[in-house]
Amino acid sequence: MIQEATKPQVFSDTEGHAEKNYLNAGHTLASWLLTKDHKRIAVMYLISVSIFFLVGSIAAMMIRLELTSPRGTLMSSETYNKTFTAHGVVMIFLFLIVAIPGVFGNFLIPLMIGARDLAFPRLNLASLYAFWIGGIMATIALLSGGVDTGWTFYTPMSSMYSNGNVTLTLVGAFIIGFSSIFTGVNFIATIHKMRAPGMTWWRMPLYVWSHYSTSVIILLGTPVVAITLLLVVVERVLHIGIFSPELGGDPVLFQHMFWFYSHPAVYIMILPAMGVISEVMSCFSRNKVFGYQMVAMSSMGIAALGFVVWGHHMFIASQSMYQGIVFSLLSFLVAIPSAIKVFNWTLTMYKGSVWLASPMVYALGFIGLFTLGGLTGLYLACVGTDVHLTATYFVVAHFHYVMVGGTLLAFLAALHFWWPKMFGRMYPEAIAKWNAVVVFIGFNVTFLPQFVVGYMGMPRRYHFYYFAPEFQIYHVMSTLGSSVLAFGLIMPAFYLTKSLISGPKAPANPWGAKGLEWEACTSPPDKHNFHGIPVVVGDVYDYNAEEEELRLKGLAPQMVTKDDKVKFI
Ligand code: HEM
Ligand SMILES: [Cu+2]
Repeated sequence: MIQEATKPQVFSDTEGHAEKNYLNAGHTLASWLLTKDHKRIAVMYLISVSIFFLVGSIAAMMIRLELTSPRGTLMSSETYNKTFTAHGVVMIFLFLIVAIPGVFGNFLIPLMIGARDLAFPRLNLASLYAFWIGGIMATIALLSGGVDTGWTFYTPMSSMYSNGNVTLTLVGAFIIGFSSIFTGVNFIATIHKMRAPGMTWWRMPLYVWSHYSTSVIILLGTPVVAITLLLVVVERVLHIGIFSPELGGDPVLFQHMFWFYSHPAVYIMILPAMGVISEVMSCFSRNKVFGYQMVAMSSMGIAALGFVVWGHHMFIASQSMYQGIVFSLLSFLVAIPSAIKVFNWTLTMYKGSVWLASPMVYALGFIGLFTLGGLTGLYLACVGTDVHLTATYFVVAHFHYVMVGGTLLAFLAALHFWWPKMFGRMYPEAIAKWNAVVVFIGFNVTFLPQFVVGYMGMPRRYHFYYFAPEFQIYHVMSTLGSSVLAFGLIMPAFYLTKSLISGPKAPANPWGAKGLEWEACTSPPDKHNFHGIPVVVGDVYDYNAEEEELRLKGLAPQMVTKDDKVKFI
């Protein structure tokens, strides 16, 4: 991608490192809290989701510790229920759904399409505040007295029997729903209206495409779940019968309405992650993304199909056999666009020149783990096998492979890839790369045994298994693995924070990547993103072999160290 208007001005002196940038464009607290700059909002999202991730992880470690003994000796059943609910609610609503869109969507979409900001900067700030308000409400509810329904809030447990904190959590989730919707509307309007001259739809980076499809899901799905959760509140507070049989309601109706959103929501969590992987794969393979249009359209295909498969969560919930068969077949279809992506990323590496930098190591981990997560989904989508596997640890392993192996690894890939751009500093690359390996190993030791123990019959949401002490070895392995994983997840907090203080200054394009955010912006970007309006004249991902030759000979961009400045071609 080449742009005419900006290049000469931007790269005038310091190879694109900017001393004056969006980070130091104002120093007061108000200049952050009232900012309309998409980049500052992204940084505030980064801090927020990191804190929520820490809270969710502490709950996870408590769950893992409890499960090392078959008798569940550390906490009562009720406390255990509250612990896994806290873990689920925080991880799903306060981390996974928000993390990549809130941080990287906000930061990158305007930069990638050559815009000055998002279409509605104030709405963007409102979205952050809605997230904060909802998040704080939910956290208070989960910590003070807790909620024991699980993140799925199944009725009539949630509407009749569980304690009063359910209401506060649901209202919190409702408000977070608005945050999601604001972001979705903003991204769609921005992508339609704010693309720079020459940035046609087929020249948009796949990361932007992935957010486009995600935003469509958000707009169609989130209102449904928001109303559903509100109806539970109405039933609890006003005793109007909607979902509870005691009041004349239908509890299965809740499951339909909940999963109508929550299955598509898994694509809200994974599509932006897939977008990240497309960018990282192509940059570190020095190759075009294989089948660019197919990858873009498979995102749209996933978004559409995602809405017609929710019944696979309800094979054992009094669904008719015919309904089960239809939902099963439709669920199998989702595997097709997912597989297209995996094939195309793999082919992107073929005949490319693969550079195993830390973002790429995370991305490779993503491909392996997401594939396992997706394939095990097929076992669950098959009615016959699901009857045996549903509500066991097999399901727990399946969704952790897609959500941790997939979304979290992509989040880490994105964090390492765009960190120099966001903060203008380099981190210790060797440590980061080996840390990615530690995360990969820790993850597998944690979750692979769960497939086995789930297949053997370990139910999810139980804190004891004295009826089957042979499960213990798998649980102990899992807990051991989770400590390795925890180490691997804490490390980046240290070395990335340290890089802010003492890391070498990053040039505009330390990876030699393509795209407006690298080629037309300083690191960190200027408050106004671009000096002038970028004009896009070439296709996206125009990596070429010639340039790669130079890199191999040491003449093209390398990692910078303190005294060795990066060289540009
Ligand atoms: C290849 C595509 C996929 C298929 C065919 C698939 C299939 C399934 C099925 C059938 C279930 C229900 C299992 C049961 O309750 O017995 C399930 C559960 C789940 N899946 Fe997937 N899945 C896929 C991808 C994903 C992705 C991409 C994510 C998240 C990013 C995800 C997250 C989840 C979650 C969170 C649950 C558990 C929900 C709960 O708490 O009950 N899945 N999946
Ligand atoms: Cu589903």
